[in-house]
Amino acid sequence: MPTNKIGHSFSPDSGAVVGIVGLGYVGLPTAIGFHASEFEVWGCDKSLKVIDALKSGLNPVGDHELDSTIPPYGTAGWNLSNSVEKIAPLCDVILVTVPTPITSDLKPDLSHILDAGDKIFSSIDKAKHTTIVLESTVYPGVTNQVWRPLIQRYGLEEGVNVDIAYCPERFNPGDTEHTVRKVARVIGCNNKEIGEGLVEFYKNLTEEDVRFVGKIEVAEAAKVIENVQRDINIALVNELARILPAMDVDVEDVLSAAATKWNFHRYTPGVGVGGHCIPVDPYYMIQRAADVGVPAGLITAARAVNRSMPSHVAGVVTDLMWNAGVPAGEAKVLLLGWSYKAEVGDPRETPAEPLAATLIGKNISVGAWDPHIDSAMYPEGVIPVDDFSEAAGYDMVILVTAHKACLEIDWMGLLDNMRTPIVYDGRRVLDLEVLQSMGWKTYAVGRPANGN
Ligand code: SAJ
Repeated sequence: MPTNKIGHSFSPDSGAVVGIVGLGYVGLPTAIGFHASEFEVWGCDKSLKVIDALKSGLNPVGDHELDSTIPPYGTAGWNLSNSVEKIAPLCDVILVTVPTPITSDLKPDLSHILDAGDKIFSSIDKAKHTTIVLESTVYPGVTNQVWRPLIQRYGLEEGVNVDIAYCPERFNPGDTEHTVRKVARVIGCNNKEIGEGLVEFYKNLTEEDVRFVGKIEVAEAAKVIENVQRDINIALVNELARILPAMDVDVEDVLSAAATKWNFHRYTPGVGVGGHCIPVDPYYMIQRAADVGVPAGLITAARAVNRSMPSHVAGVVTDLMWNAGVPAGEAKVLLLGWSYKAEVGDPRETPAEPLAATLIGKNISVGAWDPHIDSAMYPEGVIPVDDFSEAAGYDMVILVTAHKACLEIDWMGLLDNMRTPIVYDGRRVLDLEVLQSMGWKTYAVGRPANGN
């Protein structure tokens, strides 16, 4: 069994103590998973609200799959703190699962990684030869670029009294199939022996494949291009959703026909691409490509296509309402769903936001109903609809998020309350023929307007 310099074999029975810095969507299930594998765990989050919730046995993140898995506070091996400096010297391995968002000018925001690193490297116990693993999504080079100066500043020496590694999180909110315990992992490390020790370590967490892939940059690049590829694939179907209707062809008919080919990868056009992964990670790659002076034209173009979808849809639905005789300045639109993805309550980068802003900018009143989103999370100008039965007088309903609850509303009841019975399927998941038979005028992204 590979071990680190002080013989800790990264296994529970070696007494290895595991710290997790950042207890969000990724860090919390990771901490719970390693605790369930009988490691001594220190969970750390700078938010006292998060720590207090966990000490009360409550789930502070929106993924309700975790609700029943949080160990009662006081359980052996389950420790919590909001101080990195307190837990770092106690740990043999520290996993960093902090946010890596983008700034308002679409640049990578590495401040959380820097802050966590500074607190860790300034307080670890040099005698423990701690291994620090970054899990947050970054572009190739960040782990070394951001953390190596800190290692020097605090008189540490990589490979002598500290090691760093990268193991990208592959966490998928709302996905009960690919949880942290059932997802393949890759590990990059500048020290092969430690990298292989971490393979054994992460095998305590997940039952899927875990492999050492070489230097840190390999693992960093693997993760970010996984999401870049997804963004580009979605951009292709979104671009086709604008081209094909102009030829009087429904994009979904074409994609379904193409998907009969053995290696065609099926994606679905929509009102836009949200979340904290797919619309964010490509900007990391774009930044890194610019740093090394190589153009990332395709990645940049795909982002532009996906970012343009909300305003494209806003223009289409506005024309539909004017053509239906809805008086300008009086139009009312109801958004079904606000979250970026079905079955999760997460508004980060949701296309609903630019869609609503564009409609409001056209003097259209916008209401929103999403059972997974707290009304306080809506931006200024959007009217929360809490009780769906009171949704009345609207000229259009736009399906923005394919929550099961949105698909299963009382469509007949809503139809009776509409001023103009128009529905626009922004996710291509509704049965438009059934709705049309009820009396709805039906439209959808990527479908010719004369589809009625
Ligand atoms: N979307 C489309 N069309 C598609 C697929 C997605 O418009 O065909 C939109 C969604 O509506 C959403 C956005 O793209 O607004 C992102 O959707 P997603 O299904 O990619 O979900 P995410 O953002 O939660 O992505 C995560 C990622 N997981 C990790 O980074 C660990 C991603 O790598 C996964 O592939 C993805 O989940 C998944 O497979 O569901």
